[in-house]
Amino acid sequence: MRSETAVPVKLSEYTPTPYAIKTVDLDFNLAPDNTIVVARSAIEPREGTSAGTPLVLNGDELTFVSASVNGEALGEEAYAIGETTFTLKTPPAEPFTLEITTKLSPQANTKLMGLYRSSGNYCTQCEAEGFRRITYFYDRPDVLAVYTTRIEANKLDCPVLLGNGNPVESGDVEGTDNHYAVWHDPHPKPAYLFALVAGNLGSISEKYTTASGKPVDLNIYVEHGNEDRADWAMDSLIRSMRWDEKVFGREYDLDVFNIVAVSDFNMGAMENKGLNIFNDKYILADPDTATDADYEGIETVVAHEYFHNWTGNRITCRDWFQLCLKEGLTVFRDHEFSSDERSRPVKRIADVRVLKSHQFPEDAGPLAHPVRPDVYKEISNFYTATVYEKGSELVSMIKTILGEDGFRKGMDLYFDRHDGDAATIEDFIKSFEDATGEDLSQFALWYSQSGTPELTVATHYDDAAQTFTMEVSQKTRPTPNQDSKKPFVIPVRFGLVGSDGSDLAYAKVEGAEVRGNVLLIKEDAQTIVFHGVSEKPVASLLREFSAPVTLKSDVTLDEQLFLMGSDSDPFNRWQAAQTVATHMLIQMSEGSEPEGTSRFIAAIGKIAEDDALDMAFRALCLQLPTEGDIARELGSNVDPEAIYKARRTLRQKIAETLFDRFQSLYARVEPAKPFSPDAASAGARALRNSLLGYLAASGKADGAQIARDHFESADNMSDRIAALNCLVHERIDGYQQALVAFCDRHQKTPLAIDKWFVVQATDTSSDTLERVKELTNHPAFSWSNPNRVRSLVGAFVAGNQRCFNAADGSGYNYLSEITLKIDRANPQLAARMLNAFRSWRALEPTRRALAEEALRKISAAEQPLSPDVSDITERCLQ
Ligand code: B3K
Ligand code: ZN
Repeated sequence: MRSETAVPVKLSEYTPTPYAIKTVDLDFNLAPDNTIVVARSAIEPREGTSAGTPLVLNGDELTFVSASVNGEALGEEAYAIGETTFTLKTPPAEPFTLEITTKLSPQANTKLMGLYRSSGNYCTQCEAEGFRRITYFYDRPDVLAVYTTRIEANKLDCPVLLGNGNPVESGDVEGTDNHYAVWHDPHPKPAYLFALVAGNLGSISEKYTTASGKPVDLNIYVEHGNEDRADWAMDSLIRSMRWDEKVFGREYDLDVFNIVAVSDFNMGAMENKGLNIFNDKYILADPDTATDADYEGIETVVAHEYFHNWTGNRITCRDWFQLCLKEGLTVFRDHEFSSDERSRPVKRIADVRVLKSHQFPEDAGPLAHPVRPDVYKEISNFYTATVYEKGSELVSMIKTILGEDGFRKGMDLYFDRHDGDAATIEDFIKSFEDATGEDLSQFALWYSQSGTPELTVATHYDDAAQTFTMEVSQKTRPTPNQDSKKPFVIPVRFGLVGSDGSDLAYAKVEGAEVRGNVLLIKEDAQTIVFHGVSEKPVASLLREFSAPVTLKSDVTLDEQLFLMGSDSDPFNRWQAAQTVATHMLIQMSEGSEPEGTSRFIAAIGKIAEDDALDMAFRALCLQLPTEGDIARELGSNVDPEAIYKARRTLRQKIAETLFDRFQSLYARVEPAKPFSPDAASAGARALRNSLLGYLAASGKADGAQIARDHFESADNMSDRIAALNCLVHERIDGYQQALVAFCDRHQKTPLAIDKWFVVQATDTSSDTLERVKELTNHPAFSWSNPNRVRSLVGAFVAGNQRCFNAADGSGYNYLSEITLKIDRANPQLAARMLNAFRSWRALEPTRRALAEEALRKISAAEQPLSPDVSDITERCLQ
C-alpha cells in the first residue's frame, strides 16, 4: 500500500484544546475556481494554558493566502503551514483576533466534503472533518463558537444565499454584479454544523408556530422545476416539529428553518444548524417517480435531521468517539416518530430487518467495533450501522429497562443538564441514573463491547410442580481487539403462551428480576423458574425484539408454527415465520429435504388471507428471509449459490402451492384511489406487490400475464417498479420492452432512473456483471454522482449476493477495480462500496481465497490510497 499509514486516534488520549474560539466571522466571496474565505476568530487561552503555547489549527487541501493577529499582518516567521495544519507559533497571552484568508476551488472539489458544487450551485458538507477544507480551524466537535457568515456571489448565478441561523442583512454590492447576505447563528456550535448554500433554486414555504407561540418560517429549496415534489417533505417537517414538542417537550429555536436538496451528496442528509442540506432522494417525491418506501424514507430522514436540532446540535458530542450520543439517540427518536405516525409493529419489523441485515453482519466480521469505538483511523468510516442502528437499540433498551416514565425523566434531565454542552456517553447514562436511581454500570458495557450476544434458552415444564424452568446463557464471540467479554444486561420481553394463544399467568419468578413483562438477564448463565404455571407454555421471547441479540431456543417447529399463528405479539409472529423459513432454507442449501414445508406454506397462506391483520404486516410475513439472512445464520463456510438456489426453490414451491389463493387475494386487494402515501394505502400496495412477486415466480402463464398487466396499468412508482422487477428477474416475455418503456418514461428524472439501474444490477442472471459494466456507459450514469454509483454498482455488490459472489471471483475483482477508480475522486464513496467485503471471512474456502486476493489487489495498488479505503482494506485483512 503506497498511502501513508494514518496515526490512530484514541479515546483514552482526549484532551481539550489549549485555546477556545468564542466567535467566528466568515466572509465568503464565491467563484467556481477562486473562492476567497476570510475567517476572523475571537480566540482566548483556556484556563491553565501557559503563555505562548502554539495554536495549531486543522487544514486540508487549502491554499493559504494571508493571516493577521489583532489586525497586524503576520510575517512568515510567526506561523507555519503544514500539510494539515496552520500553527501560530506564539499567540498573545490575552484574548485576540486571528484573521486567516484562504482560497478554494469548489468546482474541483470531487470529494463532496467542504465547499463544493452540485448542478452549478454551491453547497457544503462539514461533518465530520470538512470545515478544515474551508479554512484553518479547530475542526473538532468540542470547540463551540457563535458564527456570523457573510456570503457574496454573482446575483444572476446565485440569487439564493443561505447560511446558518437567522438572516440579518442583504443587499447589492455596489459597482459589481454581486449581492450579499449576512446570517447570524446565536447558538454556539461546532464547526461540523456550519453550512452555506448559494445558487439558483426554487422553493416552497410554510409558516409554523411553536407550542409557545414563536413563529418560524419554513422553506425547502430545490432545483427549479422540482418545487411540487417537495410537499411531502414539508408535511413531514411540520409533523416532526409538532411531535418533538409533544413527545420530548422540545421546541425549535430560530426564526427560520431551511432545507436545501442537492443532487450530489455522499449520504442521506446533514443536520447543519437551521440549514439542513439533503440528498434530493430524501426530499423529492411524487406518485409517478417515488415509491412508498421513498415516501417513508423522506418522512424518516426529514424527522431525523430535524430531531438533531436537540440531540446533536443543542447538545453535541465531545469528540467523535461519542458519535452514537447523537446518532443512536436520533435514530431512536426518528423510529419512535415513524412508529407513532404509522403502524408500530410494522415499523419495528422493518427496523429489525435493517438491523439484522446491516449491523449483525458488521458485528460478526472484521469491521466490528463497539457502539462507542475507542480508536479510529478515519472517522468517516464510523458512520456505521453499529453506531446508528445498534446505537438506537441501546437507547430503546434503556427505555425498556426504565419504563416510559423513567425514560422521559432521564431525557428531561439530560436536556436540562447538558444544553449547550459537548457531552459524552457517560453524561447521557448518568442522566438516567440520577433521574431514576437505577445503576446502569453493567448496562454501559453495551457501549464498549462489540459483537452480538448469543442468548441460548432451554426450557422444561414440570407438570406436577406447575413450574416452567428456563436455563438461560449468553455468549459473545471474540471481535477485533476484544477476545473475552463480560456478560451484558439483556432485557427480554416475554410471554408464556398457553394453548389458547393467550399469555398464561404465573405466581412468582425465581432466578431473575422481572419488570412487567421484561426479564432482566445479567449473568453468563442463570436458571429462571416460573411458579404456578397451569399448563405447558410456549415461551415467546424477545418480543418486540427487546434486545439486539441472537436467540437460540428449544422451541420446536410445531411450537414456532403455533406462535406464527397465535402469538399476541405481532413482532414474534413475524419472527416465528422467519425462524421456520430460515431453518428450512439452511437445510435445503445443504441438500436435505426440510421438515414441515407444507405446514409452513399453509401457515403463510393463512396469514396472507387474514383480513383482521394489517396489510403491511401480511406483506412482511410473505417475505422469505433474504440470502444475506441465511448467510448470516450459517456464519461460516457460506456458499451463496447454494443459498440462492434453496431460496428460489422454496419461493417457487410457495408460488405453485398457493397460486389460486394468491391470485384471488391479489384481485381482492384494492389500494384506495387516488394515490395517497399514507400507511394504510402503502400497506395495500405492499401486500398486492408481494402477491404479485409469487404469481410471477410461479412459472405459470397466468402469473406472467398478471405481471405484464400490472406494469401496463401501474399509476404509481411502487406498482410500476414492483412489476418491472418481476418481469426482469423472472425473465417474463416482454421484459426488454418494459425496460425500454420505463427508461423512456423517466429519462428526465435521475432518481427514477436509479431504480431502473437497481432492477438490472440485482438481476441474478449470469451476464449481470457485463450488463452493469455496459450500463456505466449509459448517458444517465455518472461516476461522480453518489446516487448513480450506489444504484448501479452499489446495488450489484451489496444487493446481488449470487452474482457478486460468482464462483470465478469476477464480482470481487470488479469491486476492487471500481474501488480504486472511485477512490481517486471520492474516498468516502469508495470506502462505502468496499464494505461489501465485510463478510468475506465467512465464505466457503474457494470464494474466501478469491475475495482475499481482490482485497490484496487494493492494498498492493500502485495508486496512493485514501485513508478511507486503506483503513477498510487493512481492517478487512487483519
Ligand atoms: N450527521 C450526518 C452524517 C454525516 C456523515 C459524515 N460522513 C447525517 C445524519 O446522521 O443525520
Ligand atoms: Zn444523524
